[in-house]
Amino acid sequence: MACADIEEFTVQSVTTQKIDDILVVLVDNPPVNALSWHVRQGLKDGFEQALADDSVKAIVLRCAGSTFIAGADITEFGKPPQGPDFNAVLNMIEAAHKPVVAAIHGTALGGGLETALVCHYRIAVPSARLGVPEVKLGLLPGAGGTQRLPRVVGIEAAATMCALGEHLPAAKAAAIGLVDRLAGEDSLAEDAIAYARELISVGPRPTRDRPLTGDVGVIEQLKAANAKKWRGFDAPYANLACVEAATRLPFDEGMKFERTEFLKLMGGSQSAAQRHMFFAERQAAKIDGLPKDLALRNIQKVGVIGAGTMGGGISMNFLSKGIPVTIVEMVKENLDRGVGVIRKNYENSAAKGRFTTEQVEGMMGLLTPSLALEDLADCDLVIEAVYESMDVKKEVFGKLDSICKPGAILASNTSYLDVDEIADSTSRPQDVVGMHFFSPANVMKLLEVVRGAKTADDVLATAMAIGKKIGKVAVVAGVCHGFIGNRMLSTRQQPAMQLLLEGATPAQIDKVHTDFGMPMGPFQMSDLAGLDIGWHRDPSRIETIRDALCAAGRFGQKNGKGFYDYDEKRVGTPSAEALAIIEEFRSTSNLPKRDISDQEIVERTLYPMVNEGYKILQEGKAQRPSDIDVVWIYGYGWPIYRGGPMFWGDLEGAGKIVEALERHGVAVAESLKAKA
Ligand code: 3H9
Repeated sequence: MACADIEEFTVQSVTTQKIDDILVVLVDNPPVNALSWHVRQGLKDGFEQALADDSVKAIVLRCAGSTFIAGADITEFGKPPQGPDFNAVLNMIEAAHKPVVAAIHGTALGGGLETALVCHYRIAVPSARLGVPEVKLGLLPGAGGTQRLPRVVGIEAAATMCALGEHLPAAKAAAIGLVDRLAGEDSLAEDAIAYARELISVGPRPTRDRPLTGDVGVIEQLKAANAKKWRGFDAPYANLACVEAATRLPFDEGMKFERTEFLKLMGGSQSAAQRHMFFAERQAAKIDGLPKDLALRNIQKVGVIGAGTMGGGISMNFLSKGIPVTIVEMVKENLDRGVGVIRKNYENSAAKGRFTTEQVEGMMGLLTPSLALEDLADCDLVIEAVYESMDVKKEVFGKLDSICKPGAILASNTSYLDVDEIADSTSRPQDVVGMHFFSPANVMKLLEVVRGAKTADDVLATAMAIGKKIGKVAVVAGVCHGFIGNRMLSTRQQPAMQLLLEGATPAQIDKVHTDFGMPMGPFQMSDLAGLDIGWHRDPSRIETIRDALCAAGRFGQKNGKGFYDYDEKRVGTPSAEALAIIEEFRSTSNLPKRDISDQEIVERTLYPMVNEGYKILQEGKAQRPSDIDVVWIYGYGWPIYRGGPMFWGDLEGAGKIVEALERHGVAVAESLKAKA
């Protein structure tokens, strides 16, 4: 980069303004004031100017736009370093011989909070949020965050903040000493200058010199409390190791320890995967070929058809965001039960402190139970969540066509069926779209928005936008059997079943998947869903292992026995009876029983998913590989530290995957072959 370019950037991204004896250093690097190399350069220049000018008695660091510095520039990671070293800039600010005040609005995150931590004092507006979310990117605050934070907020709060990565509201930050003063919501600039002026007589307060307080025992407590959540992750443990180091090493030694741990994480595949997902999630919201400013349809009132588990969960998403819902069932008893479950779910959350009783009543007050589809006439969006049968869906959509107002969006929650066929049962296929929620629908973050051949652009964009509004990560999928997620799932389930016939056990196959980081394996998932789903209900007709298990009354978790036996807490253990049933069925298949390696299980159950992902892309049923990763991470619990099946497939290597798939007789996607 030529010198002139550097100057141009620094002029744009960091400016200074002298107000009497205070120098304000202003960062302006939209959208989030990330610490790109030119911002670091601008900070260096700005502080050098402030330190050299004797008429400047104190310094305020503030940001333009909607936020304080939201962190290092993640797009620079993995690229050759450019501009001044971040730690050197921070050390210079901390060593300033005049007081430095960070004036915080929006978010001060990661490297942004680390910058605020080298400032001697912090003032924030009440709406600001502060945190070190690096752990969510598979990293740790590697610019002194793990060493300075404990010196400001104590070991307990610092360990918790680093390991969990949560953002603290300003008031909470003030309560633990992270924020020294709260500013007026609209007067940060003036309040910060006034505060800096007060501090001239107090002088600087370098964080590195502050004494460390608190109990290091919190570190083991955090590990114990989060053992399940952190299974497989490196970063939470590295964060805690650094905070622990801060408690026993002098500051500079602690910094070295932090650096080593940071570089280990930065060079590893987990952080690469988690950073990939940060951008993948944001990318998923973008619809190729549609203008960003496309006018959306106005969604004020939502209708949901079906008050079962799915319909109830879907309704809760909207109620929780203050959007009124009319929920329709055919039978009063089912309607009452469904509404009762919604209330119970909210009351359970209230008991855990997530809502107040008034909020629960407020949300329930937005719910209108009904037994008549006609009551959906004034809804702007109707989501059908009835029995998964094309005939039933067509009948429902036919009725909706005659009931709903013009312009209403008619959505199906189908998980497999042809949305185009459903749309053609109406006179307005342009208003029909798939909105496939994942169970439990009020919890799971994924929403597949299925674009039919005739779905209007504004209908698709509105469905994506409403998904975001209710807190989902929405992904566009094309019409095909099972869309993105379930289509890939079937390529895992089918060979898993075949492996049983060849001699593997459900526990062995599931363990390969849970060791990989999945929340459950193929058979645990089948037991959860219910083995009798789609069963022909004729115990004398035994064509598959599932038929054999169902014929023996083993329906899965719901009746305490499936591939596994379950106790009253639904904890599963390998079942001798199920194994005997599988063995009996297996013996009729004439396949020789053999030892199956864990590697073969990976090759036959995980590689086909990658392959199917390539086929989905080839057919244009997903917009981009990272969308597929989003589907698997937010819909099925694929471990985020492996970055989704497509990212993981790249790490494994296309050549290795193609070779294994061909060896196992699987038809390989042309685009995957081309990559090998
Ligand atoms: C770090 O600091 C390491 C240090 O310890 C240093 C060690 C040496 N960089 O989310 P949004 C983009 S690690 C680059 O939609 P919101 C984002 O991709 C960092 N780009 O907005 C998007 O681009 P596009 C620690 C970034 O209002 C646009 O900005 N910090 C960064 O919903 C808008 O983002 C974090 O982990 C970045 N750091 O939420 C904070 N951040 O429009 C990460 C955002 O092209 N950021 N972009 O899609 C966030 O959590 C949210 O972006 C934030 C705003 C809450 C700030």
